[in-house]
Amino acid sequence: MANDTTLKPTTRTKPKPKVERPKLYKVILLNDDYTPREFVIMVLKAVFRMSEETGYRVMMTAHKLGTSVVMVAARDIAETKAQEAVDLAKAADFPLMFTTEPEE
Ligand code: TYC
Repeated sequence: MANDTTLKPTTRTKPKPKVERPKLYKVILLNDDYTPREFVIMVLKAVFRMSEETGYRVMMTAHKLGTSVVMVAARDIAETKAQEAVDLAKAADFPLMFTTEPEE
């Protein structure tokens, strides 16, 4: 005789969400020894629409700690903004770098 407890379906306590929330990505500013502080602030204002004061704070955070989070956005927006910022730096011959990484 079959043991009917083996046929009991497993139950989920938490239903699987039907729509996944898209991951958000951080744009990260990296410090370097060559790019002038004023140029970093100019890029933050031009590409990320920051005020002078916010740009100064974000620049100084990277300058002192090595990195600073500039914005959090959907992957395509984060990557496009980071690329625009790196392109401005390249055009001016500065080694300024921005990277992107997924949030936790
Ligand atoms: N460290 C640079 C200097 O002393 C300034 C700087 C700050 C560069 C932040 C990059 O992400 C940066 N001129």
